[in-house]
Order: sequence, then C-alpha cells, then structure tokens
Amino acid sequence: MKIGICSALVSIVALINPSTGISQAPNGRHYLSQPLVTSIYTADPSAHVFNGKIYVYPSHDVPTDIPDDDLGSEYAMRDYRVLEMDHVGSHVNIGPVALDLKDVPWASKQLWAPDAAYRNNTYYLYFPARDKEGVFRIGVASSEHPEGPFKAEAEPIKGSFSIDPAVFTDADGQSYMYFGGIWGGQLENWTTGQFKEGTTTDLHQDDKAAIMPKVARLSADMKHFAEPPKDVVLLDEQGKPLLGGDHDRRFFEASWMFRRNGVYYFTYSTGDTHFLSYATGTNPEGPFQYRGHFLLPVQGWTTHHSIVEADGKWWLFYADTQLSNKNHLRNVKVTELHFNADGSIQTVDPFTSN
Ligand code: FUB
Repeated sequence: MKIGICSALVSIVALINPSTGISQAPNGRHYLSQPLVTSIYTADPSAHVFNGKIYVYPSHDVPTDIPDDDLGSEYAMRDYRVLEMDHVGSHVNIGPVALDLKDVPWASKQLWAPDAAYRNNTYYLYFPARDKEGVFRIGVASSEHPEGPFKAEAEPIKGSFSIDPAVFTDADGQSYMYFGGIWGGQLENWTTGQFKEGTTTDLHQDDKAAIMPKVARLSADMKHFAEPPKDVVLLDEQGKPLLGGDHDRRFFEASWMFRRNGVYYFTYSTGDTHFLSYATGTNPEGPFQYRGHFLLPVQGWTTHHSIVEADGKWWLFYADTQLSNKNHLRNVKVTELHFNADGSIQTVDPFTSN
C-alpha cells in the first residue's frame, strides 16, 4: 500500500460534476460497472460461492482525518461486513458487523483485505491487522454462518506476517494461503525471516529478483500453517524471476488463486503501476509464469480483486473510487471475465467510451 506521491504512474482521479457532486469518469469515458453497494464504502472484494449464493468479503473503508502517507495509514478500517447476493445482478444485501477490531485480542488497528473459506462445517475469515507492536500479522476467525458473526482466535496465525491473505482449496481438499504486500504491507521487512524495520525494499534492488508473495499449506483445522511460508516464484518468459525494477509486472500485493481447466492462476496487483496481473502454473505452490495484465488501472490508487466462477461464468470483483474520488474510500464492483482458447485472460478496461 502506498499513495504514490513519488510513484512512476499517477493514479486516475475523476472529474466531479459541479451541479451534482457525483464522480464522472475522466476523459469523457464511462465506468464499465457500477458500485455493488452505495451506503457503505467497500474494497478488496474476496468473492466465494457458498450454498448457491455469492458472498463477498470486502474491506470496510471508513472516513478518517489521517492524511495519506506511504504506509497507507489512512486505511484505518475497524470492522468487516459481508455482502451477499443470489447471483450477479440481483439485490446485494449488506450483512451486520461480522467482526469488529475490538473483538480481536491481538490486533491494534487496520483491518485490511480479508478472505474466507469453508471447511469442517465452519466458515473461516482470514484477515490482516497490525498487532500491538504495529507489525502486520494474519488472523483467523470462525463462524457457523457465511455472513458471521465470526469469533477471532486469541493470537494471530503462528508464523504469519504481512497482509492480504487469500485462501484457495484445491480439488484434493488441501487448502493454501497466499499472502504478502510490499511497502505499507511490510513484506520487505521479513527478508531475513525476522521483522526488521527499515529493510531495503525492491525499489533499491532493481536488477535483483523481486520480493515474491508467500504461500503456505494450511492445517486441517484451517487455523495454522502446516509448513513454513515459502516464495510464490513468479518467472518471466525466459524462466527467470521477475526483477525488482520491473514495476509493470512484479508482485506488490493482493494475491488471489483459482484453478481453471487444470491450470493454476496466481493473480495479483502491481501496486504503484496499478495493474492486476496474472501468472500460471501446474502446481498450486508454483512456480508461475507471468502471462499479462487482465485489469487496466482503475480510478484510485489501489487495485485489488477476486475471481470466481458462478452460474457458469467467470466474474472479476474489483474496486475503484467512483463514489468518493478519495483513495481510501472505495467501492466494490463486478464484471464478467473472459478467457481465450489458450487460457489467457482477456484484458478488462474499467472504462468504456460509450
Ligand atoms: O485495503 C487496504 C489495502 O489496500 C489492502 O490490504 C491492499 O491490498 C490495498 O487494496
């Protein structure tokens, strides 16, 4: 997370119609999709099909006076609420508070991008937050219901760090957690295996391998890592790791995983260049070969997503800042995702010309 005051590409901001105060897409274009809900701000949508319905687990953005900074301090979220719909296009119900910061014993602030999973007749909510020392950890909470309320474990997942957990369960029943985020997400502080303040980031290692996202198999109770986290290795077309200086392609944050036609798709945000990108492989723990961008920059600094199959179609849930034109007050959206015959993903432009 970073606001990009110094970033290579400036994020897209909207024009405001002076008579209505409503955002208009820049350059005379139009938004591809409209916000799923407008009464609360939502971001980082992790969508799942449970019991034939679509549940979206987003961050719940809130207004704050904290100024934008390079650590994303203005993303001061304090609770989660779950969205639920019968199918894409139907009414979206906003659930009650599913988990509140005050009920997470180990956390101090910043409930960032969550995900959810179902196993053992239980729904699990995975979430990052800063602990009492200000270090991002990943917690788990459980519920009998997909919309919560969720009860948090007393401690974060042992061995967890950084942000943006995404949990994928393979056809054999094994679940994996993908996670990590550089800059405000602190991933670069963990290169020695211990948290080290001020560690050099990939910004200073442009000709070396980029800092990679992490993956760990989950235990059967879904509350522990069954192995130490390891790198999700992202390779270029020559089979070499993507480089730190390759900001158009290297991992920044917002991991997601899905499987289609036996191919594993690892998808993520490039952060300061504002793309959603993907890489494919034959093993859920990688390595993955870089394939391209599938979402062009949205309005706002962050870009984060999930991809899910529902009713025979593939859907991309994403977010922009249409409702507020403020980086930290986002709104989730959905659009259909299309694949080519070779499995490549057709690039989505979040704006249209008509
Ligand atoms: O919503 C807070 C953070 O912004 C998320 O954890 C990142 O992925 C980015 O979307």
